[in-house]
Amino acid sequence: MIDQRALIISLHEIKALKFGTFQLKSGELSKFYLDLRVVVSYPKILRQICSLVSASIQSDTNVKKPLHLCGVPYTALPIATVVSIDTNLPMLIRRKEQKTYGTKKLIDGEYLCGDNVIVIEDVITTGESIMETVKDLQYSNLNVEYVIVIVDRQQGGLQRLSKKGLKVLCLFNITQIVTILKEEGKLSDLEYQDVVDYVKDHQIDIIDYDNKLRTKTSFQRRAELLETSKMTQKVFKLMVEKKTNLCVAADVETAEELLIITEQVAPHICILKVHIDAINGVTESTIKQLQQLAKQYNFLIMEDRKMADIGNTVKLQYKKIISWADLVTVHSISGGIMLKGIQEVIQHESQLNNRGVFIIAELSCEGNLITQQYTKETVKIAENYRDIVVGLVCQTNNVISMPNILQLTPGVNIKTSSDHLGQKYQIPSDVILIKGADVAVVGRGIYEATNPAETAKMYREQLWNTYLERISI
Ligand code: 5BU
Repeated sequence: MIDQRALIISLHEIKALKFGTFQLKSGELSKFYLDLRVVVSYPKILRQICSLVSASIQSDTNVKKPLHLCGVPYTALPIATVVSIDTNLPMLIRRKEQKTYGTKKLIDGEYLCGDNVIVIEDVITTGESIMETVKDLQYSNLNVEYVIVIVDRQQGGLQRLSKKGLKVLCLFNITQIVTILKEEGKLSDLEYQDVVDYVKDHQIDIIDYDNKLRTKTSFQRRAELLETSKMTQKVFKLMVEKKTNLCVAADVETAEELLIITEQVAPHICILKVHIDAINGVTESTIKQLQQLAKQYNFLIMEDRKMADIGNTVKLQYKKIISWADLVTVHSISGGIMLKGIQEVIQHESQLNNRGVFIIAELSCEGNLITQQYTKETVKIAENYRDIVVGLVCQTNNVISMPNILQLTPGVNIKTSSDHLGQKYQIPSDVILIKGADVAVVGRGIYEATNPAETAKMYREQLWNTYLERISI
């Protein structure tokens, strides 16, 4: 049996647990610092920690097999290795940097689709680094239900992961640690109280934390994140370069009108959204001219087809769209497998791998049948197909937390709040600040205006300035 009290004292002695005032990576000052990296220099202590982790795995009869272990890089890697040898459970390693050559694998080690993984981490604060590892495992079709953490800083990370459906087991928490160290005379009453107060005053707001991560991060930074796909990067970069997050829906009746309105709004948009099947007289030449304008004015073309059939049909439909549209919209009604059809087309047309998908997670019209559960499942699909999914089309701020996914929100108009067919509108500043949109879609508000070019400029300025305000608050 491992003496847990003695283990805490040893961790304090080797300065894996430090008390005083420390600056964290975030710049914030903390009253304690946990540095379990030093444990590798003390094999006996490492041995004891690993025995506790192994025992907790072996005593849990609910853990599903086949099972692998995965340590969050880097501190938990040696711990996971020893536990793997102790328990005879194979290990997986998540690459922190995705390989740019060869197989581009995120996860090293042998596994089959649907295998289970226990994630091991040294310290939990917000749960962010655990989530990064969990997401990559899930993205590689692995199933994660359990997380084992050595020390919980008790700032809300554990609750955040639990909310995401993960079972988290912590060997120690900071209150237990400071209580034992105080009893042992290693901490003064004041030091003890400082830590207790610090923890109480530094709770992360779980819902806010997840949302802020996306809405508070600049497009520039979001483009640089490891998890951001090539096509999503391209969209972010274009927006930053051109200083616009306006998408115009050019729902006009004829090909001629389409080209006219496109030319008028082109300098102000990041995306031109069309329903090509609703426009009369569109020929190959129309598409060519549209593409020329896209190149000249640096915007992307989105076909808002909202595909919704079985995978095979969607694949056939998409083959007709991929040649000319950079982006396409799909419904998630047929489930994630349908996206595989699109993925296959994109992978096959490798010279066209500048292609991406937006999935509809919510609709703007009154009385639509999408439920909260449907929206949640749609987000999961987006996470599983991050290589091709650029964003989600949705109406509310709390749908997307991942900074590498874009929120596109239609239903924007400054003159009216609805139409007679159920469409609901919001004003530009609300759509960015309150609804959390990254890109806003404006249709009739612009193409029906007396001066579409001037109106597009005005929407663009309002939307972009509100975005700048959002990231600066
Ligand atoms: P409007 O003219 O600004 O109402 O045009 C909105 C566009 O966005 C139009 O092309 C719709 O098909 C599209 N849209 C939408 O309005 N609401 C939604 O929920 C989705 C798409 Br998804």
